[in-house]
Amino acid sequence: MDHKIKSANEAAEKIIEWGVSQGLTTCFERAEKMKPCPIGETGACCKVCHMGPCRLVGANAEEEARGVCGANVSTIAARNFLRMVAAGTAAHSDHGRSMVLTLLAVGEGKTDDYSIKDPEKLLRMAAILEIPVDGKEIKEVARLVALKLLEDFNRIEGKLNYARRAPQKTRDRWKKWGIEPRSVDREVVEAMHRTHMGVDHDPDHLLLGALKTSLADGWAGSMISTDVSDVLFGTPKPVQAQASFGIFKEDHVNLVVHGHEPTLAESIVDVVSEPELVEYAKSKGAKGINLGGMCCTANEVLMRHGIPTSGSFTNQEPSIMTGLVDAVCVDVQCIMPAIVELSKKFHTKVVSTSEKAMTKGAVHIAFDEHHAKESARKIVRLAIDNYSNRTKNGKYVASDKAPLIAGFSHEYIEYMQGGKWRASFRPLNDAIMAGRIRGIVGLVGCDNPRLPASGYFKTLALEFIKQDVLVVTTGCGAAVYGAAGYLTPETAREHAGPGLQEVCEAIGIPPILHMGSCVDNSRILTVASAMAAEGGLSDEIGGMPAVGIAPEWMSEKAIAIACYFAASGVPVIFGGGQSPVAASKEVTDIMTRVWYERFLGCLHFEKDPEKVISLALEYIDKARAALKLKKYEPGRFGTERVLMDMAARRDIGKAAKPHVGL
Ligand code: SF4
Ligand code: MSK
Repeated sequence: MDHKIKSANEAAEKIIEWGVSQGLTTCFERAEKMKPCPIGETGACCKVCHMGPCRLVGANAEEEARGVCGANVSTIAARNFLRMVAAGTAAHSDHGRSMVLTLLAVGEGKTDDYSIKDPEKLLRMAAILEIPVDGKEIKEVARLVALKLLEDFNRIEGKLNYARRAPQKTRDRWKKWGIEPRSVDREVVEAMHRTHMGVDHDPDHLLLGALKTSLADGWAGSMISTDVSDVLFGTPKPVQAQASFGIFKEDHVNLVVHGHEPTLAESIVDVVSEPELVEYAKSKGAKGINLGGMCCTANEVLMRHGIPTSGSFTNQEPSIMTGLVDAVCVDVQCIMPAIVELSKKFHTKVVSTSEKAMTKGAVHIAFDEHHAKESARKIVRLAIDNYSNRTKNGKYVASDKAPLIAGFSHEYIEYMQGGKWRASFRPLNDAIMAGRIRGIVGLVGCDNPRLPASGYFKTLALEFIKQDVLVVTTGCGAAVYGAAGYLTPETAREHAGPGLQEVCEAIGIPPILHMGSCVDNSRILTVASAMAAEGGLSDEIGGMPAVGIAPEWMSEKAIAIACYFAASGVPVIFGGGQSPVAASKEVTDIMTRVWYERFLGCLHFEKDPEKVISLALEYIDKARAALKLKKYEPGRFGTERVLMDMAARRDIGKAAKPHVGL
């Protein structure tokens, strides 16, 4: 891969280079200038008390170096790691709690701006939570479900309600190793306590604490967030949309929703086509209002409504540099403070909306879920009012966009394998057992300006699908694949191995399935649980031919996700830069070898993308062998692939679809 490029997204690269010619800086130039601290980067710096910061360096640091209190490198690295998990868990789970409070407001009749869009899913949740529903109004069910879900955030003793969704054997492992979480708040608070100066010093014990805390994220905070969002806004099913900077329209008001929680973005989707607002936009000389998304808020409204996305985390500054964005409306997480300064060089207004998240220089319009549409209309009007301030300043290419298909929820993946009456995971399990699909890889998480951003994502996906590995994606990875044009059924024909290609063509799906935002990684957990229940593969999540990869991760949320997958039984590989625990061989050994022995899941940090691929395939093939499945043989299924001209491609459309197991 060419390390001189800043972004492997060609459109982004053009905009970034234009910015450099204009004297503008983005995260890419800042990443070049701001080298990571080599001590903190490896986990060897402790700043949890004011006798420090203590930096444990030197030739024999692992054996000999000690902080002022006597802490060694392993304690410090494990403690830093647990703090990352606690922060990531807090972020996802605070998002999840907001969703539950919105559901409660609907149930209690305190807002008319939201309703129950998927009552069937609400009833399924009530059944999981063992809430009797007979004779109850749907709003009352919503109220009872919301109150029950809140217990998973603040229970003092006991276990997560939602943990019962995991296979029994997976839960038995949690029990055996003492990592069954009680609730989100209890685990996050305990993690902060354990990592305070002078408390928990045993690296293995600290790392079990990391797994326990992360499980509260995966099986409560994030999973609840996904489910409640589906109930309130609709469970996704495939939708067509577009991605990359060309989604902006020169003759429309362009409003972008950026951040994570879907509540406000959904209200903006609701109001943006109201005749009064459209007329107002026209009165200002625009042809209409064009709504787009960025980062995970984009994924939320893309999955449910086909709202286009301008892309991933590293696309936020280039989006503003198109000169076409009239307003960016932000809530929480992954919003670079730099966009406020940058927006001043253009006409763009940055609007903050959360009482938790302010940036100096942004316009603040407080969002209140009890009067959601009122806030949404204010924001749309602000964008319209700003349209006339547009200048010619900016770098925009209208053709920079790609078509995509998103919307692969757990429910739809089940439905697509048999329709309404015979929906199941049997065909997917059968395809894996037969070796048509070698295994499944989740390619998820952030993109990173310290790498050729989005480049590792692209390289890995193409290699995996070529080797008949089905790819599922969420978060910024999904936006990367959307902008690259990979989220289409044609990608199977052009790049997938013959077995995977057959399966994708039989159903008409892409070989890379967009499953949603960062919190929607929980959809992958429930799919894996359903596959275990279906039979024929492993009877727990551990032991499945499946691997999770975050090739370009950067956020603490990503670390929390890695841990809940590892604790649930999935080998996880993080790519990109340095391991945050590289300073301690002991900690690295616990996360890789020891966790795998206990949970069949683990966490590797591996910089070299070639090694990421070979390690992932090794885990997949090892799981296949342990399950006594047919050995994967490349090219065993399908016909030999030939390069096709346009006429041949047209003929494919006319040909009968092959009948295969999925
Ligand atoms: Fe240094 Fe120990 Fe304080 Fe950490 S807790 S800063 S290692 S004295
Ligand atoms: S937005 S956490 S950069 S995936 Fe969810 Fe993207 Fe990573 Fe934020």
